[in-house]
Amino acid sequence: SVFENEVRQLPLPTCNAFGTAAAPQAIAFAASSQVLTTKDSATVAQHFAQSVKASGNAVLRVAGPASPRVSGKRVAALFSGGPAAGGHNVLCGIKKMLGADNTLFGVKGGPKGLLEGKLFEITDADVASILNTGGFDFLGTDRTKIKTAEQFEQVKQTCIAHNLDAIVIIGGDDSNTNAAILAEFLFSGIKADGSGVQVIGAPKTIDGDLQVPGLLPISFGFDTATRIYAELAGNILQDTRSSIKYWHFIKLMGRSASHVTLEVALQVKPAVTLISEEVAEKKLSLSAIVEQIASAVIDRYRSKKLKHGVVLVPEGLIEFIPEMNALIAELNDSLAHHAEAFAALSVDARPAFVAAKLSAANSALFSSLPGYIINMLLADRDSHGNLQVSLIPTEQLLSDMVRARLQQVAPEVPFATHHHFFGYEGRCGAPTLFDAAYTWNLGLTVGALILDGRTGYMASVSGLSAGGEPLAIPLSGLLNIERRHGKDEYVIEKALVRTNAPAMKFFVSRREAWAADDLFASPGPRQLWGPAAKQMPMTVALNDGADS
Ligand code: FBP
Repeated sequence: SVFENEVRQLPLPTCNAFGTAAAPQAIAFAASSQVLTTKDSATVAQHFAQSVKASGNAVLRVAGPASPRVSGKRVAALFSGGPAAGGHNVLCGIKKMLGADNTLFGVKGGPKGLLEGKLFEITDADVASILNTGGFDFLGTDRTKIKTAEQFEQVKQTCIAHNLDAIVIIGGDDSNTNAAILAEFLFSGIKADGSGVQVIGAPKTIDGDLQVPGLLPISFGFDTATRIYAELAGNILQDTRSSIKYWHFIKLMGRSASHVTLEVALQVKPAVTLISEEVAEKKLSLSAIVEQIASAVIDRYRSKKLKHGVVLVPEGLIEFIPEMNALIAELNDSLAHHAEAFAALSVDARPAFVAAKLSAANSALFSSLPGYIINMLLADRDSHGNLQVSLIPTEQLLSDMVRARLQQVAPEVPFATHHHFFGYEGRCGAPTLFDAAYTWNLGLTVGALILDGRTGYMASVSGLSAGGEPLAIPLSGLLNIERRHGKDEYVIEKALVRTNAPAMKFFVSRREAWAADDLFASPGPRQLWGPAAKQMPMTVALNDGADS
């Protein structure tokens, strides 16, 4: 189409370190004095001994142009987890950096494809056809977690069969944790000469929860997704003011952290926005949240006769409400311990079975929830052990509870509602200029790290407002120990919204005014040309200066 042709010709700014966009040059990296630690670094150092010994958990920064040119490397790249706009450009950047004297393979179908050895060579023609396009469809993706000894052996066999020198995992926090584990496993003794296979990660997820202050401003896909959601929410806000009769409850994707919701709120300025991290910090109960929304509904009606508004609800809210969090934690342990007995029961018998296993307080809360929430709390966890929060209709739960509360305290206030979940519609749109350029540079950085012989790092580009600086974050320096599936596992902790960060403070200073009147913005569709195209995510713009 005309759009696709135009999009392929988007100018992609390239970090100065790489030289020109047409002929980016390889760069050499050097360990900086910045060493990363977590509360579990001592244990990590024992279990990731080779990686930690090699990297010292120091951040790598650009040392200068690489010389001599490295050739003959065979590199396989895969997508892992949910799609995010810009993934194809990561591949394009890697291919460009590797050039014709190295080989890039695509792995079909995510980590599972790696186990099954589903590799094919990515050509220049492929790159020309996927540049600046959304989606992960070129390779496909999945959520297989590589964890058993048999799976590690399968990866090893794929490396040997295809004579690989490096694997690139383009994924979120869980996938980059897997990259850290693989990097250690493949560190040495894989090939006939005793050498290993490099593993490099690239930070993907629309959730925006893969961030490292000062080092990784945001994961790719966040900007595109939030602009799509902001366009849709803006359209709804415009409708509320036109039809003046509905309250819309909009749940926004983002499994755990509320970055997506905060960004959309800053872009559209709705009447009510819930931020999960604030709910947890203030230890708000479900009924306190309902009270907060009900008050806004009542105040808008009583002071300005407004019968409409928009409430933004982060997807992960339910896990941040302290009493729900305690319930979910006990449920996770209980479901893990009684998995067989639970699976043998009919769906109807499961709630009573589970309620009987819970503590008195959790059992009472569990039994008080509507059936549509209980069913989702009991649904299968994903392969990383996460509750599938995108399936839980929190927006419906809140509006049902607000209605009940209004009937008690302000029955005269009109309250007609609609519910939405904006999630999947934001993950695969054509990347914004920000995501297109960011991922292109991430791809160049990944390629340069591989040519520089590095392993166990996640590529990043920081200093975005100053043209971008490629760097590498040691994955072992990000690892923590967390309880999952009822046992301790290594994880890269999700970066949550910091309630004292500049973006959050900006939001807090304005939200009361947004609640009191219609002060919304409707930003419209994302722009690929013109001044609006150059706007980076507002949360990144507000926070990044403070972080770097
Ligand atoms: P990733 O962290 O893998 O990028 O996934 C993000 C996400 O879009 C979450 O926001 C959402 O909870 C989840 O994927 C939905 O997963 P699925 O595609 O398996 O339904």
